[in-house]
Formats: sequence, C-alpha cells, structure tokens
Amino acid sequence: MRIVVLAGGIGGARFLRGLQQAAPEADVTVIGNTGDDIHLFGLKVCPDLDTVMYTLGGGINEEQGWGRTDESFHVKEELAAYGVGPEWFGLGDRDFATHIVRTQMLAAGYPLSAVTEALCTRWNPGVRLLPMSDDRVETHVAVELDGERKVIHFQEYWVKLRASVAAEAVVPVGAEQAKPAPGVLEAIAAADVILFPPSNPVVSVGTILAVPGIREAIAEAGVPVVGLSPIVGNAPVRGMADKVLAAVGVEATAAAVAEHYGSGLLDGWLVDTVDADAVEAVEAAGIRCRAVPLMMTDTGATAEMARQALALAEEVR
Ligand code: GDP
Ligand code: FO1
Ligand code: CA
Repeated sequence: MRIVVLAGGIGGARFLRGLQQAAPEADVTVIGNTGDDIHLFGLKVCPDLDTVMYTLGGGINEEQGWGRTDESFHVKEELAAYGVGPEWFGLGDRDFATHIVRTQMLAAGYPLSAVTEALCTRWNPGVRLLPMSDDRVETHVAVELDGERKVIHFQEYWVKLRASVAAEAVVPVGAEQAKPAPGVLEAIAAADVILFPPSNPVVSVGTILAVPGIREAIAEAGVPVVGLSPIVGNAPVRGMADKVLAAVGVEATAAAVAEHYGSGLLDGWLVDTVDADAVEAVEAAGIRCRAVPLMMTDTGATAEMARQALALAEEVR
C-alpha cells in the first residue's frame, strides 16, 4: 500500500512512527513542511524536516520532541560570547552539523529535495521524505508589538514570543510562486491513501497545501483522504495552534478544523473520544467521522490511531 502523509514537525513525526508500526509493509512518502525554515548564522535550518528525520531515524530528543538526543550547546555559547544571536533559538552542536552539511550542499547547487535525500541516507527514516518544495517558502506572522504592526518570522512568533500576542495574519511568503518538489505530485497521484496526521492545520498542513498544485492533486487523486485532529477537548494537545487558527478565523475545536479542510479535501476525520459530540457536525459537513483515542502517549497507542485512520480510509473508499 502506498501512503502519502503531509507532515509538520512533532505531531507529524510521532504519528509516522505509529504508522510504521501499524503498517510495516507500507510504502510511505512524507511531504514535509518547509515554511518553518529559517536562515541562522548563515545556515539553512529546516526544523520540520529534521524533526521527522531524527524521530524516525532514532536521533531525536524524545522529551523535547525536536533537536538531537545527547545534545550540547558549546557553539551557541561561543556565539553568544561574541554577542552573536539570536539566543532564543536553541541550536545544539550535533544539530549544527546537519545545517552545515545542508547549507554546503545547497551552495554547491543541489536542490533541497536532493539534500534531504542525502541527509536521510545517514538516518534511514524508513519513509521517503520530500520537502513540499525546493523553492524558498517562509511563514511570516503579522502581530501588533508595542503598538506597532510588525511582520515577523514564524520562529520568532512561536519560539521567541511563544505566541503570546495575537496573530493577525499568517502568510506563507513565497508559496504562491513555489513549485512542488520533484516527486511530490507523482507520489500523490500514485497514492492508495492520503493522511493528514495531527499536525498544525495552519502552519504545517496549511502551508503544504498553499503550494500551488498540491491541494488540487490531493483533491483529484480519487483516493481516501483521512485526517486526525490535533485539537483535543477544544485545545491543542501541545503548542499554540489555537493562536494561528484564530488568525484564519477557525475555532480551536476538532469539528471546526475538519470543516476548515472541508469535504472537498477530506473524506474522513478522526476526533478524540472526549470530542465524540463533534462527530455529528463533522458528518453533517460531508466528512465521515469517528471518535477514537487520539493521544500519542506511546508508539503502541499511536499505532492504534494509524490503524483507525487506515480503517476509516477503507470505509470511505
Ligand atoms: P510542529 O511542527 O512541531 O509544531 O508539529 P506538527 O505541526 O506536526 O504538530 C503539532 C500539533 O500536534 C499540535 O497542534 C498538537 O496539538 C498536535 N499533537 C501533539 N501531540 C499530540 C497527540 O498526542 N495527539 C493529538 N491528537 N495531537 C497531538
Ligand atoms: N523550538 C523551541 O521551542 N525552542 C527552540 O529553541 C527550538 C530550536 C530548534 C532547533 C532546531 C530545530 O529543528 C527545531 C527547533 N525548535 C525549537 C522547534 C521548531 O522551531 C518548530 O518548528 C516549532 O516548535 C514549531 O513548529
Ligand atoms: Ca513546524
């Protein structure tokens, strides 16, 4: 079975680990979000691609969910000693090596998709990891700071400000001109099922869908498209997705997120058992819906979520 998954960072990566346990024989292609990418210290950092690569490759810091295990921060401390920041972004020594290799390969002319493939030969994630695009896309957030309207990088909004101010707009800068990376549209067209993991609907899955051609290809693939809610009990399980959902006028509820994707895109939607009341509204919107446990407490529980998603896909096929 060929499965395509649109993934952000932690939510996407943890779901993928469960999917691998649930469907070990499946051929999985991951279309990764690159809107979170940022240039720091002259290096290209791709947090969501790296989170997927390290999680599936056994190199992730499990507690944190991002960055390397067994990490140290000497380079960051030395940079700070020179007064060179930003200090609010925690790049570790082991992680730095990934960004150095990536930046070197990009400078030599390799596209991000080829660089990602090269990095994955070390990590063997067991999936085909494709960036959504080889073109630069950067999510920016419009906020009001000190009485002034400013547009800042998503990482500054998320990591530095911890989404403590309202997001007035979320813009995937460059997305309109971006082309899907080689293999993306082909993987979608060849898929037997397409899954939206419990990733951020705005700045992860939403950014991938903003690359012209991807949303259309999914809608036209003619195969089941099933999503899992990242919102449980009217709040994100982790992080501040409610803040970016508000920016696009969507309530932080499992039903509202399903309706935001819409029946033109989604065939099936899983909500957590605590949100069983939402099933009726989602089905009324033309999306088949089931309430099942959606907490990724361990790989076993996550694998069961993946099984439920695949079962729902068969039901709507
Ligand atoms: P990020 O790029 O690291 O922010 O990761 P993603 O975009 O892939 O996923 C973030 C989303 O994962 C957040 O909105 C969380 O609510 C959601 N999430 C994290 N853990 C869980 C979980 O155990 N269950 C569910 N249903 N959602 C989760
Ligand atoms: N998230 C943080 O909350 N603080 C950090 O200092 C931080 C550093 C970091 C370094 C490399 C990397 O790949 C990811 C990193 N993240 C960090 C997570 C990352 O910024 C995610 O994109 C966001 O948390 C939301 O998607
Ligand atoms: Ca992300």
